[in-house]
Amino acid sequence: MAFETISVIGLGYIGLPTAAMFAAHGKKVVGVDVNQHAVDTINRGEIHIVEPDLDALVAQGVAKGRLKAVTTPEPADAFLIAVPTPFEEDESATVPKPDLKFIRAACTALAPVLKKGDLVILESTSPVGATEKVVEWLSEARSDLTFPSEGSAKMDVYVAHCPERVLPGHVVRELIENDRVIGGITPECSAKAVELYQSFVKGECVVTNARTAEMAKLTENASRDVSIAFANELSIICDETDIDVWELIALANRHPRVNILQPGPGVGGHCIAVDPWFIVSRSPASARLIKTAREVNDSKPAWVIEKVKLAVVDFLGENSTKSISDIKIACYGLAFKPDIDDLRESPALNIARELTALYKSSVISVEPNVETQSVVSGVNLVAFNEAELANIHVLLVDHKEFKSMSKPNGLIVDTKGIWK
Ligand code: SAJ
Repeated sequence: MAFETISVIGLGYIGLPTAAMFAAHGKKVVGVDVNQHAVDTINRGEIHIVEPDLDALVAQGVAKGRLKAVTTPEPADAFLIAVPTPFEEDESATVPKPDLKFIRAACTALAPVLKKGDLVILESTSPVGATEKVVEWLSEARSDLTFPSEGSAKMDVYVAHCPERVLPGHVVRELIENDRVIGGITPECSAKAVELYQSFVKGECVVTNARTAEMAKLTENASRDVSIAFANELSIICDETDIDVWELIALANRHPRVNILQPGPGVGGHCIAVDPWFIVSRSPASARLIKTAREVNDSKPAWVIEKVKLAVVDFLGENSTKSISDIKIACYGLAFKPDIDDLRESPALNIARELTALYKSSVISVEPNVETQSVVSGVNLVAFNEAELANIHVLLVDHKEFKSMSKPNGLIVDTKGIWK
């Protein structure tokens, strides 16, 4: 069966590009989101998120009448669920647990319009077992339909997990080029999902089962987290032993079988600092390395703040007539990684905020990708040239603007090793 109408539930960083991509490849796409503002924006042919090349794709889809957004699901041949999987709100939890409430709400919303032959795909990053939960929730809502179960070939609706794996900033290209991992509840479900994705994916659609597909996505991000934690741990060891960690890593990486990632102020964003906990919360006794890596990366911002405090002590020691109110500390970069404007879960922003709370107006921040102070609270955002006069320079993000400037005068805390 050709999938003529596709419904994408959740029009965020993954759902909207996916919806627009299907529309660009000739499908009729109905995007669904509970956010009326997002729905109205998309229906005007505009976008409510920042992602290169997405604006043109959405504008074109809407103009051609292939893409529309609504707040309540309508009948379709395939439904893709691309909603967030946040942590449960439990302040006392030592290991954060995934909360599937948005996936469940998506199932409840789409169940009434499901019909025989439809395909439901879970794209949200999910803990192992979530796709089976989708089957459970859909069958509770639609006892008139038969849902897939392992080992049975009898089903009215097909269900699969196909995790999103695209890099923010490169989503439009990676959606087409990346391989897809496709885990159906049964092989028939996988085959249907492959057929759907092949309408635009040029990478390989690799088939497995739902649980393995869930774990594959978590494994990719946990692997990166562990590698970054290794680099962050090395950076602390090197600081104690007076070794340049960046030179050390470059030397070690000349070995044909060594590939260490780069240290920094900590790990940010909404994926790598989150997904490993989905493994740890399910297997707390066994996921020891993955948990430790999370802790190592989460503790790096506090270490950076300690380095700045030591720099302040050094400066005051060398300038005995001065007090803290005479010092200027400049923080360079607030985003969670280079050359983007995304401030969410950013260790750089947290460090700048904590330093500002500690040293008040002595701390200034520069972020070339953020134009106005109004979008960021808790820091004193200033123009680039004001930072040059600071006494202590704290490099937090390796934005291109900072890489191309010469090393500033004064004491330096460089978390990315760009000012040599
Ligand atoms: N970072 C370092 N050192 C490095 C590399 C990254 O400290 O050597 C830091 C970054 O500064 C940032 C954080 O790690 O704070 C995460 O950045 P990232 O570029 O590694 O990843 P994300 O979060 O933008 O996107 C990841 C990607 N996953 C992998 O590369 C395995 C992407 O493909 C996923 O689709 C995305 O997570 C997701 O949605 O899960």
